[in-house]
Amino acid sequence: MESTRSKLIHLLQDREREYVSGQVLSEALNISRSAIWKHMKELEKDGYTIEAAPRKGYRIVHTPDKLSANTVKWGLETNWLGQRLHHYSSVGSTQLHAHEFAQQNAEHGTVVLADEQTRGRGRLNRSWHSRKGEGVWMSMLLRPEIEPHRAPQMTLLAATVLAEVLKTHCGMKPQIKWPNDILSNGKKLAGILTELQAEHDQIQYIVLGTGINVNHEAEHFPEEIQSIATSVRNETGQSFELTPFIQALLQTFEKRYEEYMEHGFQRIKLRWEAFAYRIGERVVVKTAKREWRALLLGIEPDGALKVCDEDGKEEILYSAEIKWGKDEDENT
Ligand code: BT5
Repeated sequence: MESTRSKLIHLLQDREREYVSGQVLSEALNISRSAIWKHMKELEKDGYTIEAAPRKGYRIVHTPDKLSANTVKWGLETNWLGQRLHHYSSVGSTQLHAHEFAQQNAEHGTVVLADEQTRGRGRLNRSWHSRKGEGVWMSMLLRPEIEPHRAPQMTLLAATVLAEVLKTHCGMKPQIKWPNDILSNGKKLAGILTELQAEHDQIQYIVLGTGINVNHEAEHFPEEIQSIATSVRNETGQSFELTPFIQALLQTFEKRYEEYMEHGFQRIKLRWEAFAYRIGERVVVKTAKREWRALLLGIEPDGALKVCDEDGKEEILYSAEIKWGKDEDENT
């Protein structure tokens, strides 16, 4: 259900900067005029600038760039994704918060966002640099009714959504490096972390984390990743407001997720392939047993990576380390 505060924002925004009287607001929301005044003070804390004029009422003169649950939810055109949204200015990791919410039975589609993560994490206990206010550090709680072995498809689905939004919203030409990196000009722009809780062949929930570098300047990255990391701003020369960017991500994700639930992985596969990095090229593949030179052929109908060795023998990989080349960080 829409909170009183977001209803209030709707009412004010509907009038396009005209004043709305306290009386009208109080009748529409069925709360007292002093309660309206208290909500206005709260909105100001969220970064809104509100003008109050005697006998005229209130109007919004500035909507904040600053992230907050309200600014993201206002104008968010989704049915379920992000309608429950928790925003923090600083957390260790949004993944941990999302797991806690999941264990308290939070709903499918709950989203956790933070301005900054002090212990952002990647796969295999790697760390994820999450500088304050410059990127999207977000975890989504999903409760898909699919078998656990299909969970990796969620990573590929998320990757296509990120690529699609970076293309349409920011005018970029991103590429997806299997399984979870989004690249621009060979450098890492975003990463995805899919964590699964399953029991008895059933998924209890998935926490899907996305980290996207948006407004970083090159020197904002820690030295050890400066040569491999990039941001939307670095690539396009333009800064992007985080709120509309996050809204576009949530809206596109919801749409693609529903498509996936209804029609399966095939459409995602096609979209994924359209953004794929280095398909048709040679890489080195390393599994627990061996390491060999292989040609990247594409992905399978279920999302696994298809490669062939130098004798043309095909292999399907569900998890493997890919060594992409000597001028890149093998960890990415
Ligand atoms: C990933 O791991 O790429 C998954 C990153 C997921 C981050 C999100 S943010 C919201 C949510 N909350 C979390 O705590 N995590 C998720 P992996 O493929 O393991 O890549 C990690 C490697 O990327 C590191 O070892 C660095 O080399 C590099 N790296 C770290 N921070 C980076 C950044 N901001 N931009 C580009 N590369 C980075």
